[in-house]
Amino acid sequence: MTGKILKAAGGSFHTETALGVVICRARGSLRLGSISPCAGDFVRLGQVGGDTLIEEILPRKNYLPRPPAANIDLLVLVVSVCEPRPNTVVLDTMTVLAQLREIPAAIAFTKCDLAEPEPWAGIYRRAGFPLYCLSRAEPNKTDDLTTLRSELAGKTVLFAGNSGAGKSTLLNRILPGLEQQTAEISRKLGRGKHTTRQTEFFRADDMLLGDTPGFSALDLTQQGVTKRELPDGFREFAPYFGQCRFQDCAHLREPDCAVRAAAETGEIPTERYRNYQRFCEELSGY
Ligand SMILES: Nc1nc2c(ncn2[C@@H]2O[C@H](COP(=O)(O)OP(=O)(O)OP(=O)(O)O)[C@@H](O)[C@H]2O)c(=O)[nH]1
Ligand SMILES: [Mg+2]
Ligand SMILES: [Zn+2]
Repeated sequence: MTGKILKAAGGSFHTETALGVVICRARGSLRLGSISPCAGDFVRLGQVGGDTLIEEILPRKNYLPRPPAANIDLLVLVVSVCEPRPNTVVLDTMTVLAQLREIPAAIAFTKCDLAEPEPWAGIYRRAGFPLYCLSRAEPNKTDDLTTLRSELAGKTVLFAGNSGAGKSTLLNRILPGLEQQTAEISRKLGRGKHTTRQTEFFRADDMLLGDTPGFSALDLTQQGVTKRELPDGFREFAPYFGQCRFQDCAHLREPDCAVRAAAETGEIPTERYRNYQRFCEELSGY
């Protein structure tokens, strides 16, 4: 029997199978192996002495280490336009990682009833991301919920973002009746309270939608990203590759660099190019 893991909780895996959701543990050898099962994994189950055990993790299409999830068709990066305000370094770290790991990413700006989504929406629209501006409190204001919902059909979708960004609120809007717990952000700290504690996929028809705990930013170095592959992490750089004077151009200070020139004219959003420079400095080696 095969199944798909909806939730991993303290060594127990809630696994969706043809017979419904079963809660099982992983075979000892799997727990010791280099990859352990996570939400989104397709697994093969077996019976051992009356217990159902995960025997094997089937090959992954892709994998995101934090929040741990596999086989993602769409990663929705949830960013609030205020409370807390967007941090493009954190956001771009995630977009780079998604791009390099071949996880299609979209951006959902929440709390557009409280503040304008600009300039951020403009930056990421120009960079080529599918973008959704959402207003929970005043549905008559900019609200792309219907468009977003229509993009989710048939997909395994993971919603990720800072604590307090509004991931659970958004899932509750998409799936009425879900009632994931949400919480006001802490006024004192200006950030969320880590209300959601676990990644969990919820099924609605042919969709699986995953709520996740608020992330702490991933570190590109720790994730094994190299300077050499970094330009590939910025989707809007691609049209300019091959137009630089040097074939091995790092798109930093080289003469006749087409990427830098495009950032200077604004064809490539300057803010994204600045984060590229910043990440380059942080990554060692070439
Ligand atoms: N005004 C307004 N408030 C929102 C919107 N979306 C979410 N909120 C509020 O933001 C706060 C945090 O929302 P949550 O959904 O709990 O945030 P989360 O991303 O799930 O946070 P964690 O589970 O801690 O990672 C709650 O008070 C929500 O009511 C929005 O579009 N407009
Ligand atoms: Mg939450
Ligand atoms: Zn260049």
